[in-house]
Amino acid sequence: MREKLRNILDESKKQLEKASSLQEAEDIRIKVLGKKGSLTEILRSMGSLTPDERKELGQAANKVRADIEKLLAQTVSSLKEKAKEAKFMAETIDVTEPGKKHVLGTKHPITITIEEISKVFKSMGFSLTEGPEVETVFNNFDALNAGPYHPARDWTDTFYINDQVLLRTQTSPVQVRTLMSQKPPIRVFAPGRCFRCDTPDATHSPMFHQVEGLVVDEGITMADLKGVLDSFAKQMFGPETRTKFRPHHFPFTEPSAEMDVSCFKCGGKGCRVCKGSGWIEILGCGMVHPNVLKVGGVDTEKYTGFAFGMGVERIAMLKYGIDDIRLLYENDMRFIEQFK
Ligand code: 2NM
Repeated sequence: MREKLRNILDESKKQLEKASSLQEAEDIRIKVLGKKGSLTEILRSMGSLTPDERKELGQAANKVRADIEKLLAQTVSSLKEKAKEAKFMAETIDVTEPGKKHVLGTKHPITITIEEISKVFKSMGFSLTEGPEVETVFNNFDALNAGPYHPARDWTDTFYINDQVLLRTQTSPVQVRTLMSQKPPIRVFAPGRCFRCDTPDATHSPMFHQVEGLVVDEGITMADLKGVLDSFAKQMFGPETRTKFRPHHFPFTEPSAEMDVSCFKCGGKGCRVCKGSGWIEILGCGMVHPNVLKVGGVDTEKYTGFAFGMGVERIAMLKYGIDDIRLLYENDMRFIEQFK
């Protein structure tokens, strides 16, 4: 029996030294000290001994038990320490590692073009104004002298929210708001998104951008309109740029015109960009119709005004040689990154 006790102690010591996890240490404890453990069995079998033998062996067995418990406690605490260290090591941050690179964004060509147009009009004393994209039918059509049966009002051409509210089809309702809230002299321009029910193709998009402008003051004439827009063309497309005005029709202006600029690519000789004509259509304009001024409460005996509007996509496409409007909305990085 003494021999057995000695073996149990030696064996336990050997196994605990090899134990590499808390679970293994616990398994060893159960195998030796558990209800069916090897040491427990020995203690149980001592019933057949004489009282003297029992006393002596009992003391020896208790000593072995105490030794094993002490060893177990040491093993458990050293395993716990090791586990903690391993956890710390795994959580270590290498502060010498290079940081993650963030790709620097670029401005969208539409943004660049709006900023360029804005810079020119600001330099001529115009103030930037903005208004809601969801507008009233009144501000978008009625106030702009569009008759009750004007084709642009058709639900196949305009996105209606209900019969009084729509997505603006142009930025002119911003000018209407300006006329109703400000007194002349007025010099504003309004860049922004517009919406029309169009099937997308190379030159159409149901969402697009416009910049419109409005000047109202005493003694404003067509000469002011031509001077301002000719100066805009020269600043936007180069100082050699020439302009010409062709008669046109808009419900909100009378007289109305479209302005062409001499082709900035070929200088007017005729090329692919201007389709051989030497001229490129850039914007619409005219003297603000008295009906529009009256809606804004402007005294039409005292004041006159001119207004203009241009498509931002069209200008961006001409300037950057983009042949399909849809490229502007796909956000393909290979396209977007070209505009830095
Ligand atoms: C255009 C062409 C001509 C225009 C008119 C007005 C307003 F509100 F003052 F009457 N704003 N914008 C206008 C005039 C817009 O776009 C092709």
